Amino acid sequence: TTGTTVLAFDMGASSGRALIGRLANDSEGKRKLEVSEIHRFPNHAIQVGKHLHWDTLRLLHEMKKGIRLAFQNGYEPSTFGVDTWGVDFGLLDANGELLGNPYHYRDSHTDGLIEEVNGLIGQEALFRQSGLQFMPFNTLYQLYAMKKAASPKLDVAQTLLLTPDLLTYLLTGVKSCEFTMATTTQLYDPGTQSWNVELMEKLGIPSRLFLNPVHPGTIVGPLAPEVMAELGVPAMQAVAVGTHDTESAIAAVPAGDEPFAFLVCGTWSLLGTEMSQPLLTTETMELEFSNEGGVGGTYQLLKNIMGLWILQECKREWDEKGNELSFPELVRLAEQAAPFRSLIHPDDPRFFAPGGMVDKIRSFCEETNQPIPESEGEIIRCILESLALRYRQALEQAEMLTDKRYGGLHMVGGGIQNELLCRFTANALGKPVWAGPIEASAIGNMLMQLVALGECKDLQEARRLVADSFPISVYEPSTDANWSAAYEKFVGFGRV
Ligand code: LFR
Repeated sequence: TTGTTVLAFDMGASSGRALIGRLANDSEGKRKLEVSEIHRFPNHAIQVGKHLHWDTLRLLHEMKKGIRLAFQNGYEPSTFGVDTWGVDFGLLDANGELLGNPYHYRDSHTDGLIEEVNGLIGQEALFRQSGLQFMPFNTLYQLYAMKKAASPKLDVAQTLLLTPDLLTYLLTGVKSCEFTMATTTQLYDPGTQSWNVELMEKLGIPSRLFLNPVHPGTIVGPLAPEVMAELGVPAMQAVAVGTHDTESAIAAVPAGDEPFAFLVCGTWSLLGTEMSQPLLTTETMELEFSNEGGVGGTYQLLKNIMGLWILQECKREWDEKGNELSFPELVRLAEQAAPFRSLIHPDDPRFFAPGGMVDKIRSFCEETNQPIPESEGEIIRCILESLALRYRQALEQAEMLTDKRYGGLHMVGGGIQNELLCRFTANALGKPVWAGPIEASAIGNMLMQLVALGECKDLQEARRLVADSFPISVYEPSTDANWSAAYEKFVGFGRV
C-alpha cells in the first residue's frame, strides 16, 4: 500500500541517523520508496581508563529524539528497525539491566588472541565452524579477553545482546537475537546453523548468554509503554531487520537475478559476492574471506578491507591540529597530487588502531622504499589509489573462489560520495562501477520492515523497488596503463 511509512536507525562508527521511508506512487503510477533523513548525530569511541567504549546511553537518547522528531514532522511510522556495525554487544544481568559500557571493537584487549585461540582450537577447525575471516575484534575474542581478565561482568551476566538487539531492547524491553549479527560473532556455526556451544565451552565462554537467532523480517515487539509515555508517541513495532549494517546495505544493492559483486563502502570496505550457501573451504580461509549470514537466507562471501577509516583518521588528526579541511576539499587536493607516487597496503595491521595514522602511512612508505608522502593531497591520493588497487585484488580473489567473472562492481554506502574513489576503482578494475544508493544500509533496513509488513514479497522484489527508486552513477574504466603497473607493485606487498 502506498503511504506505508517506516523508520530506520542506521548506526555507523562515526555517526548515527534516523531516516523515514515511505512508499509512494510516482506520476506514472509506479511504486517507489522515498527516503528522508530526519535526525543525524555523532557517535564517538570513548577511552575510559584502559579501554575503548561506546556511549550506548547517548545513542539511546538520540534514537528517542529521532522517534519524537518522526511524529513531530507528521510521519506515522508503523514499524522501526535498527542496524549497526557488527560484533559488539552489551551484557544484561538477571534483572535485565545493562552491565557497564559495551567495549568498542577497536579496543586493544583482543591483541594477540587470534594466535592464542588458534593454538587451542586449530585455525582450520575454527574456520570450518565459523566461516569467518580471522579479525581481532570478532565477538569470540572480545569475550575471551573478558574471560582472561576474570571480568566479574561475565560471571553475573545472564544475556548477551548484540548492539542492534541491545538498542531495540532498550526501546521495547524485548530481548532478541537477529541472525545476521549472530553470524559476525565467530561463535555461530553456519554448517549446523546453531550456536557453537562446544567451542564456547572450550574457551570458557558461558553459553547461557546466547538467545536463539531470528531471521530478518521478524517482528520483535512494540515500544515499551514507558517509552511511549515519555515520548508521547503511539505504539510502533520493532522489526528485526538485517541488523548488521553490511547485510542491510547488500540487501539494497539494485542487482537482478544474475550473480553480482558488491562493495559496501563506509568506514570499512566490504567486497564480495552473494551466495546461497557458505563456502567453508581452505582456499576461502587462506584468501581471508568471510561467510556472513545475509537477509533472505543468503550468505555473503566477503572480505573486510580497512576502508575509508584510514582517511577519516588522517582528517581527524588534521582537524585536531586546527587545519580543518572538509572531505571534498581533501579529495580535491588528492586530485591535484601526482599519481602513483606511493602506495600502502590498507590491510597492514598497523592501520587498525586509532591514532597516528599520518605517521603510520609515512612509515609504511619508508619501509617499502617509496617516496614519503608529505602534503595532505599526497597522503589522500596514496590512500585512495591503494584502496582501489586493493579492491581489484579482492575482486580477483572472489572470482577465483567462486569460479565466476563479474562484469562490474556495485558500490553502495556513504563512501561513494567520494567520486574520485569510484573513478579510481573503475580504472583499477578495468571494469565499470555502478554506484548507488548512498544510503544503502538504511534502505536495506527499511526493505526488511516492508517485508515484515507484507509490502514486499522477498529480497528480489525488494531489490527491484530499490532499482526503481534510486538513481545510479556509472563510472566507465579509463585505458590508463599506469593502473596495471601500479597493481604489479601493489601485489608485491605480499598480503592476501
Ligand atoms: C561495517 C562493519 C563490518 C564489520 C565492522 C566491525 O560497518 O559492520 O561489516 O566487520 O563494521 O563491526
